[in-house]
Amino acid sequence: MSKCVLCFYPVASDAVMLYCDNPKCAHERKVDAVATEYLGKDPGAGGDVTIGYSVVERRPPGVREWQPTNRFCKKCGSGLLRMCVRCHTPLPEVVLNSDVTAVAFAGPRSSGKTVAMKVGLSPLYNMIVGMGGALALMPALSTVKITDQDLKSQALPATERRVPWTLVFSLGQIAGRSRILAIRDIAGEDLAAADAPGKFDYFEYADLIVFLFDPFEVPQVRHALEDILPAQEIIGADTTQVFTNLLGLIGRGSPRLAIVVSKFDVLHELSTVDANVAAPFHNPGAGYMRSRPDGPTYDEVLGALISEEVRSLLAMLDAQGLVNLAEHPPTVTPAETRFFAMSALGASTDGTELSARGKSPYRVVDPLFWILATRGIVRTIGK
Ligand SMILES: Nc1nc2c(ncn2[C@@H]2O[C@H](COP(=O)(O)OP(=O)(O)OP(=O)(O)O)[C@@H](O)[C@H]2O)c(=O)[nH]1
Ligand SMILES: [Mg+2]
Ligand SMILES: [Zn+2]
Ligand SMILES: [Zn+2]
Repeated sequence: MSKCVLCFYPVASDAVMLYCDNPKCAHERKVDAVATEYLGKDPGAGGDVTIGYSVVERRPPGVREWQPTNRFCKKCGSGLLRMCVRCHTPLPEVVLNSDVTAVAFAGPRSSGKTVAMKVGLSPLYNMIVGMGGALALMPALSTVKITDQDLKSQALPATERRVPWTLVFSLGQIAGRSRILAIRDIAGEDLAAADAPGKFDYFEYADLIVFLFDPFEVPQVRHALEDILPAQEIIGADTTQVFTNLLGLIGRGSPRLAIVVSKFDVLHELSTVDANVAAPFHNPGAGYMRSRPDGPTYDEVLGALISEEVRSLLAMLDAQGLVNLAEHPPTVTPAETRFFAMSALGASTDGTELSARGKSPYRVVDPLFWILATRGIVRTIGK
């Protein structure tokens, strides 16, 4: 299905917005309050997006086959282009003709969203290229540029508030269709308050929401690891509250939910200590203790096993409330909820340099491969 890459609204067949993009068009240009707000700005405060001639057409009731009748600008005669009826982002042909997979990262402040997103790109790239495809950032549609240096640096600034990052990738032609992957990353602070200013309703139409749970915020874990881990800032995030706010933003949507225990390396360290909370990590046969094989596959059986294990793990980490909310949210019907574990950095650091031990990232692409498997982009095995 084609979707807007910014607000994830499906390209509807019953309402179409068309606009003139001729810079010389004599039609009056006005502030486009909708587009301005979507880009995180207050209309009238500078940096406004403007719009010239535009028209919205709706399918007449009872009519099945239907084409918009306005094709040319009333003022200058230029061919009209499509834009999203919901957020007024342009919908170029490449988006209109592609199957768009929409992924939204979520989670409290400092839970590891940005690092996970960045680190996950490299195995994703290898997978797509290994399949004979090409993963290419679509700069005109993305709001950030990723450099190699970004991928290497771990001392990341917190994500900018109000304007969730958007990264849009072309995956090329896969299984007979042109594919696009759109990923958005929000500042944890914007999810901490239910009424944070900004437009975050893209969660409603996301295909997958990746929600990160930071085990380091669990007091028993921190306590058990006090002597062996470098000191990390404690945020004191209320994960359940953040998740509840997220449910409000999902509204009537039904995305898949990946609930991820992030910074799993922190928990791995527990296998070296003798504490109650460490018991599950003394079992080397557990699904989540195995590393994932390379390759364009998603192992359904192992995925389900890890989901069960992480579900029990969360209960042990005093997060049964989150498990219940994720599996049976009061207001939302998720397409499916699955639990994951990942480590983007592969080892604990003090946040200023790469881990000297150089462990590799662990299962950081699992949630992405899960959603891509549902689209036939990644092969499902073990079923
Ligand atoms: N040990 C360990 N630390 C991690 C891992 N991933 C992220 N971190 C650390 O957690 C901190 C926060 O990571 P970010 O990715 O910036 O967190 P965020 O969720 O994007 O935070 P906001 O943008 O503020 O919402 C950084 O200091 C990272 O070094 C991991 O896999 N293991
Ligand atoms: Mg961030
Ligand atoms: Zn849109
Ligand atoms: Zn015009």
